[in-house]
Amino acid sequence: MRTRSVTALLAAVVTALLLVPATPAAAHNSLQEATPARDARLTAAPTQVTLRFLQRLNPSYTTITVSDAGQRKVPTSAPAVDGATGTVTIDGPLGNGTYTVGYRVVSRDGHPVQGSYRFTVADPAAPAPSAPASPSAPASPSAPASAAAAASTGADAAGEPDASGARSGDDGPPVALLAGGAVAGLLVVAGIVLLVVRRARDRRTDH
Ligand SMILES: [Cu+2]
Repeated sequence: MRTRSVTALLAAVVTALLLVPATPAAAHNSLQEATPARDARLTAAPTQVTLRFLQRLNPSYTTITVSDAGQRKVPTSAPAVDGATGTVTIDGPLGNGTYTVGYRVVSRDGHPVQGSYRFTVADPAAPAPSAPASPSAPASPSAPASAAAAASTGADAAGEPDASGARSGDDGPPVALLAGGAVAGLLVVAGIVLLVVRRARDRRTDH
């Protein structure tokens, strides 16, 4: 009787473990629309960057940055969040040049999603950028690859390589890790079940 209830409890645990990996399969947050758009070439400098995502944003965990070609942060407001949309207002006028918009938001399941894309300001009436940086000089070695990945996927999979401790890609590894963890958990539970059942049997036969 005791064995049966313990077994039932463990069966419930196993079932729960089997169900847990299904949760991360829910879609991660991803960038749906951006203004300025990815790779846009603007003849007038934008004053805001607006990013619309798939899922609602948590204002506490929403970061939107604008950097110039020299990877210096352009001063902006904090992101104003409205549902799934985040907007930053750029403090000063942007000179001509290429800019990178970086973002980091959180998915419904709590996993961070980050990415980046570029746009170019080419105002025929504006002066040249004050500090021209060689566009071919890679300041961060793996940036081009992740930028390319971001460009091809809609950017939710591209991790900033320099983000401290962040996973480098968001979609693949965590699910694999979770699956691996679930399998390991199942093995442990299976071991416990065997142990408990065997012990109960021994008790019955010995005494
Ligand atoms: Cu997730």
